[in-house]
Amino acid sequence: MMSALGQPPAYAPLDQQGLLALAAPHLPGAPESAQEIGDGNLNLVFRVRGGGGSVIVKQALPYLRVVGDAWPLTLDRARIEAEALTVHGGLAPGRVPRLLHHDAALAALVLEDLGDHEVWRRALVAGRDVEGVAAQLGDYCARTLLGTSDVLMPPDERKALALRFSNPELCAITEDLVFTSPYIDSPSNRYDDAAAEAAAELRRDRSLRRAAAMLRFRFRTRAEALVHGDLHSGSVLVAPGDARAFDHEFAFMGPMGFDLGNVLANLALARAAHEVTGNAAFARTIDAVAAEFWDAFVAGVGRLWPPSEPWREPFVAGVLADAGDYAGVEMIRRIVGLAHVADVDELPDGPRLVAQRTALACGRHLLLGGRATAFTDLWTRATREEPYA
Ligand code: SR1
Ligand code: MG
Repeated sequence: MMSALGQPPAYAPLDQQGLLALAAPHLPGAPESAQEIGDGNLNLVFRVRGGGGSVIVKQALPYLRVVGDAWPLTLDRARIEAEALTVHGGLAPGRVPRLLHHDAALAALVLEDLGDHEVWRRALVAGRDVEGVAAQLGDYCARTLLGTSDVLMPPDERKALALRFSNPELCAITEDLVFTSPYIDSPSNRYDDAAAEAAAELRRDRSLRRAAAMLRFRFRTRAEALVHGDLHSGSVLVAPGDARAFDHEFAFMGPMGFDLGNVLANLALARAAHEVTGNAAFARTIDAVAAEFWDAFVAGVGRLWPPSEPWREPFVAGVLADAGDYAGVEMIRRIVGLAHVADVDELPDGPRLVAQRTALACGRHLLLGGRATAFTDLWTRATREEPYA
């Protein structure tokens, strides 16, 4: 039975006692302390320690944390996250945190604590290259995207999978914040006063609005694979030689290029931030990281899908072109939409404005410069401010 607000009857935000009880069976000894560590937009995240070990407890709130109860949000996202972690973890072993427990009534997950890892975005902001993680993430994308698509998954299984991953409320957030609001005068948009004219220019650009609207239609209708759905550098934990994708609550059957484009867009934003602060060496490192990511995706596809398959090459070309388009909208929304990125936001005023203009120009170039034909074409447009036809 569900309450009027659509919550299972036992649901309540976890207090200290509830957190310790939930974590206890997964700790090596009696639970001792719980500390909130989350700074995300949606959920509560805690580290619970006990017996010399620790686990992470993540609980969904019945509303969007960053906005408050004015924006109610389904608790079903905890189920989606748990099930997507299981599916992706099965296809790409070791590339996601281990799910120890899912409590459906509390909309809570108990997860392996990767306390020795850091969020990839923080490493990129600090100018630290973490060895091997881009290649692992590219391989993760190949395994999870191909593995949940009609390329590799038997059609009946894939159709059954699609039934479990209808995720309308989280998809609506993306449809709104990524494809719609940045192109209209939406109250959710946020940007610096100094970027206001650039934001207004975007809204006046009919070609750009049309491109974003067409892309939103593709996002809504191309149920190609079980995508992560929010695969930016803040959704990846890294340590040398170990990348783990996390935060799978936006997972749904969507276009493969969305995950790939999000990774590339966020690398391009990190690159722009380093370039404007004179760190050309790390900007070049990010060029190599992006290529490593893409090459590993293509190599993964090659391993999973026999070369005798004549459709493989055009398939990869189509995914690349899609990734370029999705990278374009991601770059734009991270500058003028609701959710920004630390890479750019943490810059001092002057360089920040330059990085913002670069990101907007590159996003436009990706969206309006024709479909990307090769990785170098995509990456050049994502990173070099050049005029487009
Ligand atoms: C209000 S939610 C804003 C953003 O946070 C998530 O990580 C997604 O990127 C979403 O668009
Ligand atoms: Mg997230």
